[in-house]
Amino acid sequence: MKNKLPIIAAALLAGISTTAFAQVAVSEGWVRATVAQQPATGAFMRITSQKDARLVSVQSPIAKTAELHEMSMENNVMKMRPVTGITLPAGQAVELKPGGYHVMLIGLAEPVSEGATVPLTLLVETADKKRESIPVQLKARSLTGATGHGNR
Ligand SMILES: [Cu+2]
Repeated sequence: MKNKLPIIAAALLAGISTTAFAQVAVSEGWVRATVAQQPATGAFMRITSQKDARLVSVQSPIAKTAELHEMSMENNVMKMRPVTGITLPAGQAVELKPGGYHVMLIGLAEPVSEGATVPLTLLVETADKKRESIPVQLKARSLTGATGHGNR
């Protein structure tokens, strides 16, 4: 009986390593395509974490910096402000979308043309302070595709 334990442990470890990225699922991601000289743009997606976690930062090779922003109405004016993280409650889809939370890509190396693939790395921290990098590839869409119709 005793010698069965290591086998079970090994199986568990193997299971964990193959499903590491499955703990956080990202879907419906897109980046707003830009026009020439536009210095920044937004990235949007739906994130579902299996555990309580926080999206703490984002990086992209196409931008000097990437910030997490929140948009909200203040005195009838749409305001955008940086946030230190976005809470990802266990099993609950969190939407990053125009008018709400989004990733701001600032200092673009070149314009983001429609149809281009933009790589992002999301850094997620779980409640037990474990950090996980999640690479995602997002398609660039033009402003006219920003309403959420079609293309999903
Ligand atoms: Cu913003």
